[in-house]
Amino acid sequence: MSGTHRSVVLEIYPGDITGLAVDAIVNAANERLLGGGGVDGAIHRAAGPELLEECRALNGCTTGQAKATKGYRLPARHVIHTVGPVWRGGDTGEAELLASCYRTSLALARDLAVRSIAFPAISTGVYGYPLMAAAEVAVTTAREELAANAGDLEQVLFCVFGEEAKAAYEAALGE
Ligand code: AR6
Repeated sequence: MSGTHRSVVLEIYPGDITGLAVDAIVNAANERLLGGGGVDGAIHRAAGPELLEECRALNGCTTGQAKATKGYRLPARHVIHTVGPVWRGGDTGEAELLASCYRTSLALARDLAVRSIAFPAISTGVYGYPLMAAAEVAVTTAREELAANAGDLEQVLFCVFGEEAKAAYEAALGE
């Protein structure tokens, strides 16, 4: 790579992240990395039991960090598992931890030479992070990180479930 600036496309994708044929999808996991509900459950169901097997060997993941596995039966080649913060009102470092999820996931994507990646709205389901604030963190952090070092990335999709999430990301992207 020449190091010259290439612009990365940031887009909203409404629908199920498990069907996306991108190089990597991000999972909103928990610290045990052994599956769960929400998008985590959907990803494990679609990927098949080999995903859980590989996850067991990872020994969990700290909040704000990320670890990668293969995608198995998913159309995506890689799954990047990150652990978002539980929303506790906003004064316990939630924004910084959520930003760290996006930064560490994008850094892993760079290491894996990923060209396209899709993120769910991390922490905005069971973990209770308000959608507008979470979308703002997602978009701002992704833009900063990609401006600093995009690697091979060409496309970042924000996968949204439902109208409220779609509106929040449209606002954050300035659409
Ligand atoms: N595709 C895209 N987005 C989805 C999908 C899907 N198939 N399913 C749900 N969402 P959540 P969290 C959206 O609860 O808040 C799990 O049990 C959903 O509408 O999946 O980070 C883990 O194991 C919401 O906007 O993740 C953890 O224990 C977003 O994905 C815990 O939940 C995130 O909702 C993590 O909680």
